[in-house]
Amino acid sequence: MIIDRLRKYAVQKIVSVLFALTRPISYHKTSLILSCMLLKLCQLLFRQVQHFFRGMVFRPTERILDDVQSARFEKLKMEIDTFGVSIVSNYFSDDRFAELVSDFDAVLAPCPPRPFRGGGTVRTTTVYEDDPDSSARHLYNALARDPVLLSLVEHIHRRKISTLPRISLQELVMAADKPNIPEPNAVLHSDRHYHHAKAFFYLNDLNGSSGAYLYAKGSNKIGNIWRLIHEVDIDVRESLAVWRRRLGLIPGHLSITGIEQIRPSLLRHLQHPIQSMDGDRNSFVFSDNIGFHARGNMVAGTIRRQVHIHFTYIEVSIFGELIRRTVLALKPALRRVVI
Ligand SMILES: O=C(O)CCC(=O)C(=O)O
Ligand SMILES: [Fe+2]
Repeated sequence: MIIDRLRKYAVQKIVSVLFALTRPISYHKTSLILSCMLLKLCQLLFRQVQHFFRGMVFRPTERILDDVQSARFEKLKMEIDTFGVSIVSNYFSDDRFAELVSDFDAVLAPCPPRPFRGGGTVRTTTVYEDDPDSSARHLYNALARDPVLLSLVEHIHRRKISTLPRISLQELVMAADKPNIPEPNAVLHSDRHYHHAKAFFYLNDLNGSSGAYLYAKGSNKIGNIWRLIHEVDIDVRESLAVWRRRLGLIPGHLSITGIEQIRPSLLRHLQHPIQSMDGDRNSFVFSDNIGFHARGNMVAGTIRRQVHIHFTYIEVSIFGELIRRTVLALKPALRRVVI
């Protein structure tokens, strides 16, 4: 009996460790001892050195870009390196964009609206490269295989993309009578302590009151003292928050809906201009999410229609990649779990 339980426990542990390896390493380790030993600074240093060396050996995949695309790519590279974010309006031709809108509507049509944490409702679904539905595949091919996007992602990560991303479609509706309750993604945050790309394609016109992406320009540069203080500070607070929860204590005053906020005094010292990436429909926002960002405020009655493309998964370790590929080869149906 005890042996059985032990065996079951061991199997569960092994599976969860293997599974964790297929995920990109998380931001906070949430171990108070390691946080106080400044583990975060070591991790940051390691990642910066890794990024530097990757930059030395990285050879981008050769993609055929026309003149417009080449000019776009050069401008995007420059802006991403300098500010961490960039937006291109009128990304596709009007006809192509109209097709993408009808694909988006067709793919979301069967998805029921669900309550959204920040108030209102959300309809959302995820599409992979081999989706059986033709609208989904058409939308996927236009966005996730876009050569400028993929080249830029390789530039941000300083490595080649070996697996194509998933894309998520999202329609957020802030009901007219719903209060705008704080929600984690609407709080300024960084996703990871290493450079990684995300892209947001706008299907409707978005601004600072209808949920346009918000980014603290220049916060992709992390080698300054205030940012390093912030990294240690937030790491310790995240670890403390775990203990607070365990002990049934109230969250710290800088905690909003379960995530730790950037200390306002440090944000002031950092002096990053916080910009709402306002854009008309058919705009593509590219972001290095090591920088501080958030979903912009959505006032009652506004709608946000976007496609999100995530590339964090590129940063799994070599073991993780091996496990992921083995799982996918043996059981393709498990892809939703391992990408
Ligand atoms: O929904 C948004 O605009 C931002 C979400 C976010 O924080 C993220 O995708 O990392
Ligand atoms: Fe985020």
